[in-house]
Amino acid sequence: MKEAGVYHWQSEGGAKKSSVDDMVLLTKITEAAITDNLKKRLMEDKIYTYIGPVLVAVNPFKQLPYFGDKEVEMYQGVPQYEVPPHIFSLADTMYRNMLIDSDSQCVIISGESGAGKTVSAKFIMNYITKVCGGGQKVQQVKDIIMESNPLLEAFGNAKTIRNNNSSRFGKYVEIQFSRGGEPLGGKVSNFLLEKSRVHFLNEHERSFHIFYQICAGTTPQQKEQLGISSPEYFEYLQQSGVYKVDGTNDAQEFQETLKAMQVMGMSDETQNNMLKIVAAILHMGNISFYEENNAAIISDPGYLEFPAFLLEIDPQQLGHKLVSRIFDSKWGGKSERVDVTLNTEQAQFARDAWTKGLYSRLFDYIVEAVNSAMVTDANLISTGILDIYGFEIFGRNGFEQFCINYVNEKLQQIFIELTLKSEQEEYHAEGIQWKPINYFDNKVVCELIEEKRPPGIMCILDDTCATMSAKSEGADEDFHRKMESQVGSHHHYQKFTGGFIIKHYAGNVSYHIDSFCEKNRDVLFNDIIEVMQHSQNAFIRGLFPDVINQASRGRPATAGSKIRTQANELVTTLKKCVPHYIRCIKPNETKRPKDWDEKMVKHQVEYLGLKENIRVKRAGFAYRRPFIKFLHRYGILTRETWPAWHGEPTQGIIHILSSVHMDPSQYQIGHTKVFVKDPESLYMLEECRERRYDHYARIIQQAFRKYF
Ligand code: AD9
Ligand code: MG
Repeated sequence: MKEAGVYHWQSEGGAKKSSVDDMVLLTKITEAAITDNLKKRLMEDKIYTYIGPVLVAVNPFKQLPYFGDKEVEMYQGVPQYEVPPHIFSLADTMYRNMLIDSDSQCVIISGESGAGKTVSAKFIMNYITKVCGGGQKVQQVKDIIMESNPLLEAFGNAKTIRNNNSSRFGKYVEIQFSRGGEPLGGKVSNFLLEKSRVHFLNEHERSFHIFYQICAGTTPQQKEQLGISSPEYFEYLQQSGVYKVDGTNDAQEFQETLKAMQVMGMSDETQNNMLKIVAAILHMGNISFYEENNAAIISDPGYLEFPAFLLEIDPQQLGHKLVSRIFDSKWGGKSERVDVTLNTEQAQFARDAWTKGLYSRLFDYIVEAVNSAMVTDANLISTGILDIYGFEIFGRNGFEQFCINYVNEKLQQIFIELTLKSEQEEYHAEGIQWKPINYFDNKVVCELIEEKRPPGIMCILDDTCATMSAKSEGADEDFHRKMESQVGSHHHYQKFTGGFIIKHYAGNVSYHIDSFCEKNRDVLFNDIIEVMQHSQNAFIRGLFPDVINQASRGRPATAGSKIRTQANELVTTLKKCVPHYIRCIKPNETKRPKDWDEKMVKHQVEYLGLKENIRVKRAGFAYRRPFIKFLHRYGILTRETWPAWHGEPTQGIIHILSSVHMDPSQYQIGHTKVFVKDPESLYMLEECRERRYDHYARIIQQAFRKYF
């Protein structure tokens, strides 16, 4: 076995110990030492480093040569410490643990925007699909899992200032296996798509990739059919003026998107319908208004024709519903429907709500299609891969960043609970001698956002939306005022004119209050739904199954409450699995290889709690087992404990450990479990056990030969 932690990729003449593979081995545990270790490693193209079982991954911003079939081979079934740190090793551990223990596993990938989460998730899927069983049906499941990536990315990723391929939705992909380890199915759960990107772009950013892909990759015939020309022609894309992304070929990626659709089993007709919707959205964005006597008028009704043609709806209906809306009013006990004209601002709002609604329903359809392509009803074990949008701070942050950062806050909470808190709680419960390690528990920030009693920010927001029309003047200001009176004194909250600051685990973020209520309410007006339900196209009608019924008009769930429910369901799902962690680190904002921004990395090391993680791991115990299980496994090591130990369990355990000369500083005996400090001591026990087995096997063989 190799010495733990000092394996080098290229053993340059005996390998100088320039950096450590596992930061538990650092001589000094300071943020500076951790940052320095990561830097040294990145400069040698080593992007992976461990903290015990946690994998830290630094984004190299360049392709590295160690992700091929050779490495897949090299990491299969090999213990973590015998090979250089690698994401394949973590994937392998997950897969094997699942098979050995029949327990579902999950990997939680966290880190800020552009840190490498999505790339890591793909490496894991790639590794697992390569090493698990074969067969035609199985191959189909593998293809669907792998091809779901380009498809979901085309519709759910976009260029932001922080990442050229930024995930604008979160996803949890479960691969379901038979007990024998063959993938039989899978499931994708998605979280809140940032749909406002359809109609609003920040400077230097793009909309979802698919919009540029259809402009660049469609055939001349398709272009004519969809009325597609260059992206500059479309107002929705033109507003940021960015059309190209370095290193991305939209035309080529469009072909991949089409291929992925095919793998999902989408027919040519379905694919065509999907493209028609994407094109119709762009065309609708070109409809503009002017105002006369407080009423919006469509600037050029000619612009209604093409989107109506693509959506197979009546252009006049489309025009009518953009500038007016039916309100239900009650007068003297009688209910009446009144057609009210909208002003230009409201008309633009209706147009954008329409395109946003269409796009998000199309996105949900795609996720559903991926799921039905690989659905299985067998009750199976699984490995889950969580890849969400990373923590982000922009120049101007709105409701979307608030939701994204809230989900990140929840994930940090799981990490803290499962790696720092529960570990220390167990030592305490077992009466193990232990010097507690302080860390920042972000539970307070989660509570500030999601608590019901006393109400946190999301409750206050829902409350505001319930009591007044979100689009009505002053709704956001009312929300602002309510927050001040209800959470104004919270340590992690601070008000400023026009917004508020939350002190998140990863930094302070200023949120602008503007549109919070409207985005939280997230309703698609019934009139619009009705128009879509009258489309001549069955696929489009299918995206609007809503039942519009006066009697059943309850209050629809708000965007905030949906993400809160999803986040808490996710936490419950993750807690049922054996967790693994990848902490991604972004070394710079320039996206250039080997560019090291010391301050930026140190900040991430700090807020990810890597120092505390190392301290807990180092002072802690790598291995723990209930007394009986330990005796059962290692009883074979001594005559007195084999085949059974009849005395006091702790005496038996001490007897075994002293028989292998384990240093007493290496273990502690708790109330119900024995704790062994480092993995090396554990390997030593395992080796002794194997030798014993071999020894007995030889004796039995000899006896066998002698008598038969
Ligand atoms: V976001 O929260 O979705 O905005 P991610 O997902 O954390 O973000 P992503 O995985 O998309 O970041 O990585 C950003 C870019 O960094 C990729 O497009 C690659 O160009 C680059 N990257 C990340 N990891 C690697 C890697 N292991 N090898 C090479 C990488 N390039
Ligand atoms: Mg991503």
